[in-house]
Amino acid sequence: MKNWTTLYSRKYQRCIVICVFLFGMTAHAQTMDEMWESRSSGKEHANIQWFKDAKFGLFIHWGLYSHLGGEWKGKRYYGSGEWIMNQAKIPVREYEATAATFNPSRFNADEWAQLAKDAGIKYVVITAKHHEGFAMYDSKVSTFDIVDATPFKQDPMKLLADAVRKRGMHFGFYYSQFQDWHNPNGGKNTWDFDESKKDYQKYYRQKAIPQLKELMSNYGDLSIVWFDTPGGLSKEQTQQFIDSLRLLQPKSLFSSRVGHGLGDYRDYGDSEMPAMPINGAWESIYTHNDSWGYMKHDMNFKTPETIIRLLAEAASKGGNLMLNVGPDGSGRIPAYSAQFLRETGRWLQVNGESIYGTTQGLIPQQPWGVTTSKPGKQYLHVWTRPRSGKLLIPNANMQVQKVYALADGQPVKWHKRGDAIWIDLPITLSDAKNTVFVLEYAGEAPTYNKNAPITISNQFDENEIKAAFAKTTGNARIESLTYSHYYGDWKHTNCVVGMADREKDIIEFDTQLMESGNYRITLEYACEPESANQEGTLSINGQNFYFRTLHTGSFDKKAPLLFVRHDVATISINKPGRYTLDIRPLSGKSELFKLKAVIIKPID
Ligand code: FHN
Repeated sequence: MKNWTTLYSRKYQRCIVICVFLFGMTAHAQTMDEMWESRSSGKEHANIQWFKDAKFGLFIHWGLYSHLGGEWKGKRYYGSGEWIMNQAKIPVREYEATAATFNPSRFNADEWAQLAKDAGIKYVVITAKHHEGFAMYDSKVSTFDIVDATPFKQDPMKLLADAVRKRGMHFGFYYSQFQDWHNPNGGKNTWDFDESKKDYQKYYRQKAIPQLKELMSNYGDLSIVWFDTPGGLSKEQTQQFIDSLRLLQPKSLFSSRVGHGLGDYRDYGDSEMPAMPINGAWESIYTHNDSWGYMKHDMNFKTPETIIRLLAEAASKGGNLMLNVGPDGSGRIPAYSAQFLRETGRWLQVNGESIYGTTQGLIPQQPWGVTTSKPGKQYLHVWTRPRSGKLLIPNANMQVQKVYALADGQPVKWHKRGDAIWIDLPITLSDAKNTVFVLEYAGEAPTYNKNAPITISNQFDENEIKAAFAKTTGNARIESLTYSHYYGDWKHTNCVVGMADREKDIIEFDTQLMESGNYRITLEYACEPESANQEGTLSINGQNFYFRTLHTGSFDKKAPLLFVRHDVATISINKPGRYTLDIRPLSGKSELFKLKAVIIKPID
């Protein structure tokens, strides 16, 4: 079947008529597949550099769900607030009726944009239409929108786009291109509509594409179009979908959640941070509390320290952090979000040079923190001061010229011993959240050694060895586990899984112990009922330690993945050096556990 779609360039000077067969057609432009696969070999989107340099974005989830705030008919729901219609199985007619009292009179585009600016944000992405199907802009495709269906009667998207751009930040829209619980042919409303009778192609033709056309024609240059939860299209159809939309906004970056491995940059899962540095353009996205949409009773807001360290960690691995806020039904951004974003901005005013425009750090994460890079510089993001005040940079094959505090330029003493650099830190760190020191070096930049041993030192209260650094054999493997505590509040953690066979499924951690002494070993893991009470061994320096796994709960969509920190041994090591710590199952019945980390704490 041929489906002609007429797309107008937003200047209305050119009518671009393209033939969009949603049933497979060979695209003429370079396909997104080639762009996506080749992105790390330099053939990235022509506009990608601003994104790579930006490092810090603001995600805004604001919709009709914000008006409900996680409550329905007197009941509080937990999880992600924007999913309340789905979680409470609210019939479309009842949900529609809530729009009559949705009047965000406190909304002030300039206030929101100024907050983003003050926070050091470089790009803002807001939900134009989430899964609920409600358009937060003046849509001519559907009257289920903020202008036609509410007493507010204004288009907040236009106001916000102008306010954000006026302050020199990039602006983009989030659009849920497949899930639409209001539309009989949209994805995932199984309580009002029979999923088996849905015509997704019809949904794309009649709602998703026309609305995306409106958004991409009427709101100026969109720096990003952030697609989400793809479905209903084959890879080839998705390619056509992208190619046709790109004609309207050729400079816009499409997120990878357009689907099928396509998109101009990679979005990780919700609250997911890659374990290692990643090439190419990518973004980690986190909620500020535990919900994307506003939840009256979700007060679990991440502190400025957590935000700043998340940002530094993403940058240290070569990527961006987009942090989310969920404004309420009156148009206000939660007070803690505003307060903590401003505090983050104050930190960036002093230390932004160590974040914006940087590339991945050249030193793997250390017990004291992470590093980011600029030519001839390593920025040392020191989160935890070693007790002695002497900061170790291992395997530092650099011709160090000078080291100084970024905040005030105060030089600090350093000396080289072997291929390590030792830095004498001031008695107190100027900013407990993250104090940045700059190490300037001459000559070649050292290569990142992903096989460098993991530093263990008694200078820190604890040394965390993350599962992702395990060398695995047999069926043991590292997986990013997806789980939620309540409903839709997705989280991700890298774990070693699949260890059952005592001979084959072994994991090893290559460590560099800096000081002899007594240490306590703790295993952090999740353990399902069938794995509980199984024996495992932990060996280091020829000493074997036995443990038996504790039951932490079943891991499935209905029950959260819960972890335990299980103290399993006290060990004594009489000389510093390189040690392999290995863990293996003994019982061999089923998977030993899902190991998240090994924590080593000095006792002396
Ligand atoms: O289902 C959505 C969810 O509501 C939220 O918008 C997140 C943001 O990344 N995306 C989907 C879940 O991954």
